Amino acid sequence: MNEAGIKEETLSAKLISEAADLITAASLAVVSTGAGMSSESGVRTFRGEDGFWREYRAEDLASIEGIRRNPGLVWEWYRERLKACEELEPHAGYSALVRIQREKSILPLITQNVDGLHQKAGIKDVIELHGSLRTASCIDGCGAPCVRMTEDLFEELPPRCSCGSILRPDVVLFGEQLPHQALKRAFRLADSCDLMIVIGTSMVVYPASSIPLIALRRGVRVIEINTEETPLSSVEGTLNLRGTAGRILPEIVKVAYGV
Ligand code: BV8
Repeated sequence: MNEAGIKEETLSAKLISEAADLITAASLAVVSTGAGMSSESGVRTFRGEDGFWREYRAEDLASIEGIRRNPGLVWEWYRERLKACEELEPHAGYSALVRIQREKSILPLITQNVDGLHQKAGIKDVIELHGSLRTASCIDGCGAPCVRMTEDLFEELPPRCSCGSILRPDVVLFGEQLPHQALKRAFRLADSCDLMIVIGTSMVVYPASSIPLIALRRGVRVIEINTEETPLSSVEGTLNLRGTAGRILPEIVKVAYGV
């Protein structure tokens, strides 16, 4: 019970139903996800209890300087993440998004994640703001074609380009520009959507963190699904669903579209 004497589950049933109404009524709903979307599939987040950044500073791993300074450590880290992404399956929250995509025919999804789980689940329109773990390129930009990130690439650490330089994963590292087309489309979607569903991001990394705020500033409702409070939670217009993506998304879809 909370101070108003309302049983928590009634409160959350009310919120779930409000979220379901917003989703069914929206003409252009856009989803924006962070590492929390993948955590119930077994991918560690960056800032959570067992987060990657718990052991190292972000800039020490996901940056060009970090790779040059400690290529073995950084490639060990990427190998761990690639292995996880290949072996892990998308959880029920992803299937719920696929159901919304089917009902609404379009559901653009902006992600900071590089694990490819959205596509693996069958989500079609994925905008990868921070690249992906699919390929790697020469850290010195020698012009050799990028190589696919498969297990055999890791026989020798760090993996090397045909020119002899070390490779870097084709993700957006700290201090690097985001892919122009992806960012432009993400801003355009924030400018044109009439609902944004923000799932599992701490809203720390810029410019990805500015995208939900653009929608909110236009008076668009934002549904936030997160296990914790974030800078988005207290902004007027945000509907806070406190809990895990894997539990909340299927509950919303059940109310919105039946089982
Ligand atoms: C750029 C790819 C410009 C690599 C990543 C000072 C102030 C402000 C900004 C800056 C600053 N100094 C530098 C900057 C800019 C910098 C930045 O924002 N730094 C931060 C640290 C302050 N940004 C950049 O450098 C970007 N580039 O700005 O370029 C520029 C201009 C001119 C010239 C050159 C450049 C590039 C940023 C991209 C970095 N790459 N990833 C890789 O993945 O290996 S960032 C990486 O970390 C992710 O992609 C993601 O963006 C971020 C992690 O954030 P989240 O996804 O939110 O994950 P997190 O763990 O933090 O949170 C998880 C959330 O989920 C939590 O809220 C948790 O409660 C919740 N959760 C957990 N479980 C669940 C859940 N929710 C629901 N269900 C659950 N089960």
